Amino acid sequence: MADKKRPKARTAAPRNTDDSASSSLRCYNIPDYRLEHPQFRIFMAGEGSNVEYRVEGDLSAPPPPIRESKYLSREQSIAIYRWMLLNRRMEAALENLYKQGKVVGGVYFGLGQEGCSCASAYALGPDDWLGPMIRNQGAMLVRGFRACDIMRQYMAKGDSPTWGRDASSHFGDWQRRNVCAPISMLGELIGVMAGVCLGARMQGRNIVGLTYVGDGGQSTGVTYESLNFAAVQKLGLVLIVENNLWGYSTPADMQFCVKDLAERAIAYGIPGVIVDGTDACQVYDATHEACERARRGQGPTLIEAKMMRMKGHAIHDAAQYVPAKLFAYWRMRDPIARFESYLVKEKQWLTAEANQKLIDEVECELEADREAAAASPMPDPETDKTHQGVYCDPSCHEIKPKYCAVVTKPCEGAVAPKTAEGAVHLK
Ligand SMILES: Cc1ncc(C[n+]2csc(CCOP(=O)(O)OP(=O)(O)O)c2C)c(N)n1
Ligand SMILES: [Mg+2]
Repeated sequence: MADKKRPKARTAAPRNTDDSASSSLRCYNIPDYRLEHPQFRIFMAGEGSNVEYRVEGDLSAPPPPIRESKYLSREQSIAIYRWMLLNRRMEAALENLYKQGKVVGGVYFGLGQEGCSCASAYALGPDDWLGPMIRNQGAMLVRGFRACDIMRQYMAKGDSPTWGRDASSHFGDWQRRNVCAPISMLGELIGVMAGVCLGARMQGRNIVGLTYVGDGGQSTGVTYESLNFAAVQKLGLVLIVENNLWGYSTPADMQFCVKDLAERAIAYGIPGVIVDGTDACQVYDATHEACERARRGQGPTLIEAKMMRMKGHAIHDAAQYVPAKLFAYWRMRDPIARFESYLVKEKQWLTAEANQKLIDEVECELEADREAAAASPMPDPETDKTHQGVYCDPSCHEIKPKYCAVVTKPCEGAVAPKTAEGAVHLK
């Protein structure tokens, strides 16, 4: 009988078909944990003003079941489900706040990606670090930010995490929650997180630096440089490639030629894994294993999470370029509805009443947070005076290593430079 839990090994075969070379053909395994393998392609058709994207393939398949986790307990599974609910409800509230004219700037959504954000962040330990992107607001909730923090930020309130100076999710917390503020979407965080891991390594610790990049962002130069550096240094980077099929209005099929983005891991010399990004259990298991590897000092892992961006790039984008059939297909694969059915019907870990109670509690918490955020004051010149400092000097606050004192040890076999040489050079 086939073992349901065992990942299917898929072989990325080199394209060389010359038989004489077969003895030197190398094979690489990319474990693929998905329980279905969607077969369709998105392409451009039509001419002039009638150009549109069309989808071709089998879109009639029923949604796959949730793969049972090798690690998650009942309590942990319910906790992740709760975070996913909060993530979604918060974004729905943000959309309403935007429509009421209360949000300054745009709003970004992770609709359809909640399982990926929440289950991955849930795999982190207290010493680990998170580098979220704009669609990973669920990960920020898991890491300890409250929904009212995020809502205040979008409304540029005076008591928001950046005191009203930035109006989207560009904020972090390097003191308590170990969260790096997002920079650009296009791979810049990867180098920063590699640096965080390197810093911890210099203090004698192997920690995890979990971050994300999109299917679009994955092709940038900085992604390549940063991941290569992390691989060479065996840093604890865990990179989740969120393949949500779109980079702005460009479909994934028009962005790269590899079949699966996880294959790119081969070129970095690190493990690559494919998961169904709408299945919280698969995301958790793959991230957990990658984190364990990172903590053992074995280096980075690339996890490709396949899913669908269920809204436009941001609130201003109605995503009319997306074929309606594609939305319908992925709506059937909703990460929350499927996880709910898994917990209630399949595992029977939640009764219908307990599930409703949990949903009501999330609703209640969110409503209280929304009210508190809406009632928060806008920044004013008087209070803003306390946040004027952009640069600080040593008298401002003590900067000390987070984990312990920096430990340096000479590389084995390295020849120490002549002291005189160094001194002369430094002069
Ligand atoms: C350096 C830089 N260039 C351009 C942008 C604008 N930009 C933001 S998101 C994005 C596309 C991202 O697509 P993808 O990586 O697939 O992520 P997704 O939005 O699908 O999550 C672009 C071009 C940016 N944020 N930073
Ligand atoms: Mg994308």
